[in-house]
Amino acid sequence: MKTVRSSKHRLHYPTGEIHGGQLVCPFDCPERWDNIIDRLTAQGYTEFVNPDELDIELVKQVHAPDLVEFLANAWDEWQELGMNGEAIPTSFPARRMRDRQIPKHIEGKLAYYCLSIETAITSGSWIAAKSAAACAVTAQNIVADDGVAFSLCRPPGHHAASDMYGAYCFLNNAAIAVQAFRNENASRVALLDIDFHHGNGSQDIFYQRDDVLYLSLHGHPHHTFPYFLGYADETGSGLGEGFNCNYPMPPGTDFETWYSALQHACNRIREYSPDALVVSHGVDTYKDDPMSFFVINSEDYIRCGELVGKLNLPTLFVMEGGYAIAEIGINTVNVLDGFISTSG
Ligand code: SP5
Ligand code: ZN
Repeated sequence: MKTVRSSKHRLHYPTGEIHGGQLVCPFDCPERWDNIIDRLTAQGYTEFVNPDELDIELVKQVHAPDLVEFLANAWDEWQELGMNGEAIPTSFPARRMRDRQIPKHIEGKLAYYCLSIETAITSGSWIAAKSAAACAVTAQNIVADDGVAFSLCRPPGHHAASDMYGAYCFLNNAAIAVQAFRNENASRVALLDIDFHHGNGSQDIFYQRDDVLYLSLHGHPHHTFPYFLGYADETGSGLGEGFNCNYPMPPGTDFETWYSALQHACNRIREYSPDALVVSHGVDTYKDDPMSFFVINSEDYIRCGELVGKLNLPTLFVMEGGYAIAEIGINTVNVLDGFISTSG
């Protein structure tokens, strides 16, 4: 199994994020990536591949061109105002305000395009974001030949919607890979999101489409980010009705309950009979993860991978979250190990 990764992820490392009312080091840090690389290497997954150049037209099939332009220019616009720190919004278009009006001032543009404030834009953020999307697309290409690939994306992607970024995500790497599958010869693609958080961006991008089945297992929005999306009654709209499937779960959810939801999701995928599967692979579900309120142990991730492998589909794993730094490598690679043991 090949891993596509880019060292350009290091160019995105903001100095801080607001957490608990304090400025702390960001949870999404380069060490996450390093630990996954180390564990892959230790487990014999040593085929590392550099990404090809990113096709920005493909990105624009998923994201609004004005978001892409904003992300490309935000740092320069911020710098031109003589700001000393990183680019972070301080206000948002709230209820009954003109939330489709795009301001001209960079602070207003940050407020318009950003969905949560922990995602600072720095000088290297755009290069890093493009490198992560490029990894996903290159890995998508590899799946055609190998049947499986792992895209070690950083920054992650599933919170990025067509016209919004945030929650550490700039471009929706998994959604871009799904679109790449569709552009080739896949008529239907399933996107299974096992990150602790609901993938609001992925859901939003595919909500009205029946060619992509989105399924997400996550902390209930009553109790965790993104708070305003991810309920079970969000089932898709228009052509997409019935092709969005949320499994919100409460604090204290253990592996058996989580696994039952995964079995249900896998059965839905079988019924849908897709030509390819993309997994938004986050391990912030782990019991000791600072974001998690699930009780999932490291060995449980092997069983998760085994079940996904039994679907016997061309499968692309795309890295999302996971903030228990010491265990992120083991947990991430356990899913891949389980998958390899039952697929094909
Ligand atoms: C990709 C991904 O996993 N993004 C998650 C971004 C979550 N941002 C909200 C951070 C709120 C942190 N609160 C932690 C509570 C710990 N009990
Ligand atoms: Zn997450």
